[in-house]
Amino acid sequence: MSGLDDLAGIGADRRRGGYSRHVFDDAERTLREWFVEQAERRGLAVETDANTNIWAWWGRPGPGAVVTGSHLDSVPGGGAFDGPLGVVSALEAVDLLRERGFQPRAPLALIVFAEEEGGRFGIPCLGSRLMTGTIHPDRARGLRDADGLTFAEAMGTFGADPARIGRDDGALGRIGTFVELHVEQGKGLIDLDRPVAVADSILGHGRWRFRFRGQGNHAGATLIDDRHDPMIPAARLVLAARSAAEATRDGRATVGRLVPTPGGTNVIASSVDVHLDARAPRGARSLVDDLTEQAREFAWQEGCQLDVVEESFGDTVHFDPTLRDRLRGVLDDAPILPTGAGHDAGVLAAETPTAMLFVRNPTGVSHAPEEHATAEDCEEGSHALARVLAELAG
Ligand code: HGY
Ligand code: MN
Ligand code: MN
Ligand code: MN
Repeated sequence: MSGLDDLAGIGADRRRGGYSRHVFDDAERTLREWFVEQAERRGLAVETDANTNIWAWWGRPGPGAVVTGSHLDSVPGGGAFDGPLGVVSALEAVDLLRERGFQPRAPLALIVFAEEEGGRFGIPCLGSRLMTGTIHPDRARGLRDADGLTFAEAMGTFGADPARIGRDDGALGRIGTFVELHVEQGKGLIDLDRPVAVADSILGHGRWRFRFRGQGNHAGATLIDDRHDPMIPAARLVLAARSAAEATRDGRATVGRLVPTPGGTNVIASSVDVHLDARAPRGARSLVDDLTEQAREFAWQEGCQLDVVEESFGDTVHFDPTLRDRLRGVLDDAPILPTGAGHDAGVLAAETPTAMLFVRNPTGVSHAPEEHATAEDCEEGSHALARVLAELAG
């Protein structure tokens, strides 16, 4: 997969392993520039929309377009395929269609969405949520990264105007069908022994931040009875999250980020942020409501306070079954698979007929350096995407 080879090493994270590419950072800007160069080399007309998503048009932009793409940003220490495989496969599908002399009857566009992982500003699918108006522009402008820079300020350094962000009816009015190809983030295709699947649904998921506030103090001079240590309720919440997920059918709860302040080894923290990712078939709110009650009790028992912020939320998305089955028909009866991973396709599905293709990941691991797809299966994916685009835009 030559395109992925071009990206190898860009944003490699020497400390954490894997890749760290976050919206507007040097690595992500380099990837954006690479995509624009690749698109222009193919004679596609490139434009960056008000929400900093990049579009590349084959033919005149217009309504009823068949749009395909994914994202280039990553989680911290992420794999090489999550996001980029969908973008590279879209470029390769254009090449395959042109080799066959295909001429789209509908406008056809490639798209790269901004900040899909929420790795810098904490809200996943920020670019597609802004486009569809599922996050208020003021809220987005005020989101802060780990250095305290707001999204508005970061947009400014990127040369984009934060005053222009928000629901983009012009862009949405052009999309007739959206298809996202993505590396599978699980073992479904391993078990089915197939290279490509069509997505059935995306598990409902959300993100919450639990901030436990106590009393910072000296690790040696403070007796245990005199402590209000926020790390204690935080640790109990981490364990309670696992138990809550186990008690919920097909529930999942993860604390991948636990941030004590000030963060000294010989310092009792004054506050601890517990970042919870929770997912369940009927949305994660009921799972989290129960957890929040427990967290309040944990805080009270340690003489701490608790603030809870819900950072983003979505119920289970079921993809359009007619479109799903039409694509299965084009792809030799490819299997359908649910996914526990969120995607921009899950956001757009509320606005327009949307589908996803998955490419086998022989490790079943994602959001980690071990994430993988073989060159053969990547090829299968590009060919499958080309067939789907020909079916939809032909
Ligand atoms: O978090 C997710 O499921 C996606 O990778 N953004
Ligand atoms: Mn991801
Ligand atoms: Mn992804
Ligand atoms: Mn995505």
